[in-house]
Amino acid sequence: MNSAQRLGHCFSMQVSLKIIMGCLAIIHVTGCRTAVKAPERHRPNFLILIADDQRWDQLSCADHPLIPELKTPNMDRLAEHGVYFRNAFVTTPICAVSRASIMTGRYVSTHGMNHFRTSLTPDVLSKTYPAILHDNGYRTGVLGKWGMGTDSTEKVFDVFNAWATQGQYFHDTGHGKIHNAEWLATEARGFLASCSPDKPFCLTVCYKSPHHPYQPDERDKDLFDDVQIPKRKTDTPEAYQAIRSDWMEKSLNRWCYFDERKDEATKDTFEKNFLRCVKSLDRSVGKIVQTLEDLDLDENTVVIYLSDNGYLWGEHGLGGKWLLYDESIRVPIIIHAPGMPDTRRGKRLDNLALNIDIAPTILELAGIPIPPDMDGQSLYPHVNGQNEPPRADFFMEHVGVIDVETPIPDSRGVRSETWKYIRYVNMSPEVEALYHLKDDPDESHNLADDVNYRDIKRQLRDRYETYLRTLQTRARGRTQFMN
Ligand SMILES: [Ca+2]
Repeated sequence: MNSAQRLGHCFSMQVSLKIIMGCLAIIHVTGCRTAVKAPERHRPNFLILIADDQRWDQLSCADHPLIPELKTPNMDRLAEHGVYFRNAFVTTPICAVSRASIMTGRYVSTHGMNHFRTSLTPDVLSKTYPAILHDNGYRTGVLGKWGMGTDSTEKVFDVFNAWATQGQYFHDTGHGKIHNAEWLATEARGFLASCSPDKPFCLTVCYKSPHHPYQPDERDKDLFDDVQIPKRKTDTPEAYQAIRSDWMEKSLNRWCYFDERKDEATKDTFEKNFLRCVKSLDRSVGKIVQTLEDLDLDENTVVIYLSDNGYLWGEHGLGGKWLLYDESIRVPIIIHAPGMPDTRRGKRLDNLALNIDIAPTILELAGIPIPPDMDGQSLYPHVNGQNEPPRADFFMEHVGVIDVETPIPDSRGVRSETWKYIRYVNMSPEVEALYHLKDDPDESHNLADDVNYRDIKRQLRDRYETYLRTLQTRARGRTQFMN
């Protein structure tokens, strides 16, 4: 466990400094956490399913589904047989960068890839979970929207049927066009059917759905026709004005907001096609899981389902992702591990779970030591019901994409279960936001200038600086820190 993680275990915004110091003292004594031993059995296979832009509330097993009419029985079934992390987040809410964090177990500051225009370096790629599994005798494959460059991928993947660009929703098979979600299910079956029983595998499937341009499968194009989707609670001029930033007015988030809401018909089509793509995605998930059962692979295959980021559906007068509001960073994470106790199946867990936790979780389940340069923590103790202390907070960041006509405000922040602190770092002067998430889950009341919360803000600022320094130190000499 690295220093940021150690501090993360102990920090709580509501405890006194004395308790914090006591906690740090305990950490000093106990040192690094010993890796939990994976269950004694054959090495498990892995199937990782990554949605593109699916929010945490766009599946029907969510605590508060976005609309009740959206049914995702296949995602729900995974949650029913595995565990569902209801407080799951990405550390950088943008497609390829978050996927790089999923693959590497690192914050963007330390994996060094902050945009589609950059790639994972061969060195960083060689330390991703597929590379490490490959080095340990796994057959590895990746399908779909990869987005992290193609240099040296042949050294990591036995099957690389993926691309570095956004890709298309429809694939020409020579016998007509099929939807990307369906194509991925077919390609996944091909990979799984060609695996040998003597060699474990790891297959990562990267969906296009439900990302822009929101083109659903023909079978789903009439879904929700009669549904009235209500406007989001914080989609109001007052909520937008509360941000108090001229900078936001020219942002890509504001541009997306208006582009997706030119008129009622545009808004209706955008929202319904988005959800129709989720339905296409759910069908594909069901088909791939069914393939595991058909091939008798389900008994020894870990299935992990997650999304790479969320999406603002007009909340705060904004669209798109990139910002650090919960609508943008909160995602579903479901883990189904064959070796987990039956008493854990169907559990809904409250601990903070992150995209950077996926790689260490996979390695722990495979019985492979977790490299010290991974920033995330294995979620397996939570899956398995072991008494693992939950993480107290995490760092969030999206910086470095401002040299465009509609820039994305650079922001970093810290989120705990109770508090969120955001700093917009390329505004002059820098703008701060502070939200009490327990009292204000919609992030409507910025308390940054409220004198009653001065101490809390100071603690969060300190925490922010600690994370920043730690990540800068860890990045030094390895990758270029994202200023
Ligand atoms: Ca995405």
